[in-house]
Amino acid sequence: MLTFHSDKTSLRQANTELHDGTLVTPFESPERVALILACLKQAQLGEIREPPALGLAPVLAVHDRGYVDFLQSCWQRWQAAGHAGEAMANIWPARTLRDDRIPKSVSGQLGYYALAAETAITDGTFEAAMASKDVALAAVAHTLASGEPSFGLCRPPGHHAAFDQFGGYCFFNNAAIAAQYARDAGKKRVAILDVDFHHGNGTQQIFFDRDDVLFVSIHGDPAVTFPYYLGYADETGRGPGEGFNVNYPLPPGTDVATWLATLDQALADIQAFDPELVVISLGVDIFEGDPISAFTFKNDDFVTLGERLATLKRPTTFLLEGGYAVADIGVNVVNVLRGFGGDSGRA
Ligand code: OKP
Ligand code: ZN
Repeated sequence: MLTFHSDKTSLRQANTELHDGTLVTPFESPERVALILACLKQAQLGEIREPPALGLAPVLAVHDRGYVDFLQSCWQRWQAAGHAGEAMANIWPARTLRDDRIPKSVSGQLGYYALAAETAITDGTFEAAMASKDVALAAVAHTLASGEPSFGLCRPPGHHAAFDQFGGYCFFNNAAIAAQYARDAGKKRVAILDVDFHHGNGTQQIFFDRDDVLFVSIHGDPAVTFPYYLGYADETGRGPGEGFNVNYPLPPGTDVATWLATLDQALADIQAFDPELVVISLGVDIFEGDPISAFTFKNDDFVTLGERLATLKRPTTFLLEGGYAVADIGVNVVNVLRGFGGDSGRA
């Protein structure tokens, strides 16, 4: 399978993540991509290509202009304001405050445009997010042009990024940008299947009112799991989008047989939609050893996942989302892609 990768995704080198009340080295590290790349090469899974730089137009097709401008200028403004650490939100237009005025200061804007506090904006974050969406765009363009599957080694991930909010390690919603690109290229129906442990709240929000992009997600129950405030089964879409958003929340610790039975339902939803393209938001944080997640996949179960996805027999683009058990991240990704390709060998 053809992979798209850019060294520029490593330009985000954040030092701090707010985790358990302390500042830690972020789980979402550049090492993740390097390890997957090494495994892809070792497994001889196919050619690895650089994406072209496509600029902001495909980003602005799903994200707010003010939000994009904020991401582009945030680090410089934060530094100019004399702040010591990395740029992090610590106040929000929360339920009892106003959200109809955007503050002038970078600190106020951070809270306006952030949906969580753990994710810092740093030197190189915007550039890495640009490279990540270019990887996604090149991957989807390849699938559209050839009908063949492709893998976009996106980093930072995207599925928590909403129309005008970042957080959960995400800045640009790579899957949404890719799906919209396919719509603009003439594909009538695009399905996004999100198998990351965490609910893809951003992708859901971007397409919630629409019937042309189906969003289906299997994830940890938001009652007890990040992102907490979205991802319930009763979120089915709105207006013309009613029926085109499908959430399958599962309890932490869910066994693989139950997860796979849920996948079969998700695949039936997708087949009923008859999509011309399927985008897989591929989070491998469903692995049993993931440090911040709570599903129970073993290495070999990722092969099964790939095999089941292949039964859709649809043009498919895989885009990397989460996965933080770095020692296993390469094997787990390669196993999905191998399973999908029909080679049932385990990495
Ligand atoms: C991003 B993706 C650990 C708690 C969880 C954010 C999780 C973001 C996951 N500090 N905080 O969906 O893999
Ligand atoms: Zn995740």
